[in-house]
Amino acid sequence: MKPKHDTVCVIGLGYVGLPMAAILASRGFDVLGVDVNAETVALINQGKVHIVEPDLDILVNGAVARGKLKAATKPEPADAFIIAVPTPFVDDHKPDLSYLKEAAESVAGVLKEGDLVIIESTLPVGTTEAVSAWLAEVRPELRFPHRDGSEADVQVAHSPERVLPGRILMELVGNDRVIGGVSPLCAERAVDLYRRFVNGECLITTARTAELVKLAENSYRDVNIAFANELSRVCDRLGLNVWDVVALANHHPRVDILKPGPGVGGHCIAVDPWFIIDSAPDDTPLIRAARNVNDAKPAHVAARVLAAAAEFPNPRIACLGLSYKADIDDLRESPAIEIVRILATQGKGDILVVEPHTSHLPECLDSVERVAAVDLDHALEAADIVVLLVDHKPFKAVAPERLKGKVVIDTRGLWR
Ligand code: SAJ
Repeated sequence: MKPKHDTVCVIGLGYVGLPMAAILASRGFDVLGVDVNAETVALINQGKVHIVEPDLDILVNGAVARGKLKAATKPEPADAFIIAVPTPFVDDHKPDLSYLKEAAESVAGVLKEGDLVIIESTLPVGTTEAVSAWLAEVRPELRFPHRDGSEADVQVAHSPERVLPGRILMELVGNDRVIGGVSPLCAERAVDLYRRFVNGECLITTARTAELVKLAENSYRDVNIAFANELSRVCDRLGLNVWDVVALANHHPRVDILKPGPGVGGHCIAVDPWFIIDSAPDDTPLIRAARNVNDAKPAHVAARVLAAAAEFPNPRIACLGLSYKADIDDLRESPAIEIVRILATQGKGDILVVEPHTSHLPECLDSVERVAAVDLDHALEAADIVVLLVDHKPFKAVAPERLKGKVVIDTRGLWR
């Protein structure tokens, strides 16, 4: 008889785990959300959320009120465990699997025969099998699939999250899922669970293939953005408008150049390509070059702003936007922050930062005297130079007259 998986424990209540927990609860599962941060746990148990994502607050509030979603700092026995913890890199771009190992070890303690463990975090190739081995070390009396295949007592699979911040709830349900098992039975059990709330297709493969598929998706995007960013540097050098060049080239039926910008931010596209490079360093010159091109873009933008600022005795520079992309509050790896940081440490004058989605400056800018958080009207009124760093909706609405007489550096092509 197939196991039922009616109770689910979601480990990691961040941008992926919390929406996942709330959706499962709304579909009738009994869900325990687990996070190491006691404040996050307390907030969720009050029916509140700690991240900005459309409709998430309503979903969490309802699930908690109906008793379908609870949060705790430690896992409890359940039928299925979904792990969605960060897998960042350490200084030399090596994957840091310490949060994953900690999560796996905490789950291991409560596992029983028939359970299913799924990892949604992005993983270097081979990590799902490693998780199976970590679990086996803690529970030598149980059989695990990296060693016992279809005879295993606990099934282990990888189903990488593919959701876009700002559209997470919709995409969690609607997107196709790649589901890789350590054994075919593991994949089959994971598909049984996902089919209960996913409307997209569930595509079955091995854990190792699923791992590389996710890394390939984000590297593909990084390489293509790098091409656009390189083109924008060429245009700056030649005095051409990159937005015109891209728009006209994209009229070709087989060309689709992405958008240049101030750099690539977020916790995925700027990170995941390094996991491929780390597994095959001699075979990834293109992926590595793309990373370097995108990482160099903030310094290039800052150099343009500093050159413009040199023309003023005491320049007032408005920097519009800090998040890593439009209409979200997420500041992780944001190129906009790096640009403001360079302007603040290498330039002169005052820097007026406008970020409509956060009420205060991030720590790295907070203590810099020349940097102040202000509202959009104030910044536009006072500025000699306006640097558009994020294409947030309120910035799109700025009337062209308000920019008249100012030096405008529009890194997103919002006002072209
Ligand atoms: N960017 C550009 N030009 C573009 C597109 C994006 O400069 O044409 C920049 C953005 O401004 C941002 C960065 O790239 O700084 C990344 O933004 P994004 O919207 O491309 O991606 P993320 O990081 O928000 O989400 C990605 C998604 N992956 C893909 O689209 C292949 C998402 O589906 C993944 O779930 C997510 O990474 C993840 O968690 O891996």
